[in-house]
Amino acid sequence: MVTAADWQFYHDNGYVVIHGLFSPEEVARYRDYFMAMRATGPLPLDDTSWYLNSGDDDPLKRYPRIIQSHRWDNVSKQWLLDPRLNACLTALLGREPFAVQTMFYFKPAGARGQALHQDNYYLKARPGTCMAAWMAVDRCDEANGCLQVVPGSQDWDVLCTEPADTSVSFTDIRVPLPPGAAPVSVIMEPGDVLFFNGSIVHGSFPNSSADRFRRSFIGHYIEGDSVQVSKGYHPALRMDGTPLELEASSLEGVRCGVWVEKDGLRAIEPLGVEYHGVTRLE
Ligand SMILES: O=C(O)CCC(=O)C(=O)O
Repeated sequence: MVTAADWQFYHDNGYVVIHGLFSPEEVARYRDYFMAMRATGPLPLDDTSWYLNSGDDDPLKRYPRIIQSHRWDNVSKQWLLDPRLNACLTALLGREPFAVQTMFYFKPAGARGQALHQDNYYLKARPGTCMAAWMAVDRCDEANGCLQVVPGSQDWDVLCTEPADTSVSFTDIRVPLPPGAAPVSVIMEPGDVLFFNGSIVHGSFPNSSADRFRRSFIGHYIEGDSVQVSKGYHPALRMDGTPLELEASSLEGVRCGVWVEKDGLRAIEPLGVEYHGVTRLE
C-alpha cells in the first residue's frame, strides 16, 4: 500500500497521500452513516464554543464536527483501527502506533476553515509525535476548502501561536511561518488518505463553493514508543483495540518556540509554555 516512492515522499516532506485506500462504495457508506448520526441531534463531546465569533447562521453550528465517536460507536472504532490504515501507519512510522482520536468534519458550503496549526500542540505526544490519517469523503479542492500543508515543517518544534483571522478560520490562533515557507493545497478524491505527522503545519481554506460539502474522517495516532499524551486523548488504544495506560501530560499548555535568526539561518528557539494563545515565559 505504501510504495518505496510514497515512503520517500513522506520522509522528505512530512506528508503523503495514499490514493484510493478506501473504495468509493465504502466512503459513501461512511458519508451516509455520519450524516444520519449528525441528524439525530446533540452527540457526546459536541462543543460549538469552538465556532467562535459567529452568529446563529454559522453553517458549522448546524454541522459541528463529531469528536471521539470511536469511544461509543463501533463503526468509528473499526475505521480507526482498520488494517489498511495500520499497514500504512506502520510502514511510515516504522512501528505500530496507538490510536487516540476520531473526528468527522462536515464543512458545509459557507463554512470557515481552520487556521494553520500543528497537531502536537494539542496532543502533546512524547517522546516522538502524533500522526494523522485524514480520509477525504468528498472531492476536496480549493473551492470547498481542501487541506493545506507546509512541506518540510515535519521537523519543526511546536511553535508559539499568533492570533488568526476568525472571519476565515473557526479557530482563533495560527502558527507564524518564516519567510519562504508556504502552504500547498492537497487535492483529494473520496477514499484517498493523507498521512502527516504532528509537527506538519496545516490548515484549510473556507468552503466557498455554492453547495458542496467537504467531509473528511480523521484518525489521530501517536508513535508506538510514546509514553505521554494530553489528558483528553485517553484511553489510547493499541491497534488490536485493547486500551492502554499512558501518562497524561502534566503541563497546562505546551512548550513552544519562536523563529529566530542564528548565523544567517532560521531556527526555532524555546520561549515558554503556551495555553490557548497566552505564553508564560520560562
Ligand atoms: O479538516 C480540516 O479542515 C482540518 C483538520 C485538521 O486540521 C486536523 O485533522 O488536524
